[in-house]
Amino acid sequence: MQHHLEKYFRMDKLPHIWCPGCGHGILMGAVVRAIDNLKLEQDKICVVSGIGCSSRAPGYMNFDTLHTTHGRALAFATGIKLAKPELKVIVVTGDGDCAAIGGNHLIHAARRNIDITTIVFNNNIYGMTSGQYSPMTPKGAYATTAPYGNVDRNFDLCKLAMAAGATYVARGTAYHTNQLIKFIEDALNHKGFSLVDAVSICPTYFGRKNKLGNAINMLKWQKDHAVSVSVAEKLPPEKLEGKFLIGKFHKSEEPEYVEEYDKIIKKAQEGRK
Ligand SMILES: Cc1ncc(C[n+]2csc(CCOP(=O)(O)OP(=O)(O)O)c2C)c(N)n1
Ligand code: SF4
Repeated sequence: MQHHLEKYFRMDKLPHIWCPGCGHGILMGAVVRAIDNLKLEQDKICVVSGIGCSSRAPGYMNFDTLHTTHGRALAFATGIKLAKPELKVIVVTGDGDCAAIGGNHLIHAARRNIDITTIVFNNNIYGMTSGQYSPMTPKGAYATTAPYGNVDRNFDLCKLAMAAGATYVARGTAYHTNQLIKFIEDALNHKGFSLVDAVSICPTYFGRKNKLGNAINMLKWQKDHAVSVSVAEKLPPEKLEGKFLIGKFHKSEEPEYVEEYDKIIKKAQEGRK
């Protein structure tokens, strides 16, 4: 680890519990590098997670952190942001945590456009509980609970977030780390609900079940199958078969929830006078 980044980690909590080759460490590194590049004040940041391998990240990160209940990170984060609007609130969550049990919280946080940055460590599977399929497991892929192939269609998490009202949405991968750091920086700079779908790798469950090889092969798979949204626009549909899009998908300015809520508080207080 680069020496200047050590201050962002609870060094006494390392080594981490992630499997060798897990992509979550790369993604945690990207979050920290984005924070460092933006020179954000360390004690003005609160990192909140749910439960899962992904959600272990705040335990290693040297900020005010909250490891909450499965799927409820955004509910806790909403409370924190309302109570302490001066904080930069970052949610680190897994695809199961965010899109399955926490799916309802996700759509409503996006709808409210509350100023929270959500980074989804998306490894296409429930890693921590040994590889059950999640809403991000592609149709036909194998999982512990889909030994003959997953019959459910998977969400496009970015489209879901955009449709629900998120005002900054991007997707990056563990392989394209520098680009991912940039997206996280943009998301942190954005006022409103921002979501970065950070595609991870879980060699232990998703990789093994789907015969994708070791961690290096899985990262190479990301390199070969990710297509930038600007390139994709110029390609015929058949060239995009089996590929997935990365890039900045959406950015807009909308009233931010905490500010709108403050106006209501003021109105109510004036009404009482
Ligand atoms: C209410 C509740 N239901 C189920 C669980 C069990 N559980 C813990 S982590 C997890 C899945 C985590 O998957 P994901 O969010 O995709 O993160 P990953 O481990 O893959 O990083 C589940 C189902 C729990 N802790 N609490
Ligand atoms: S089970 Fe998968 S997601 Fe969890 S630590 Fe291991 S490789 Fe990472």
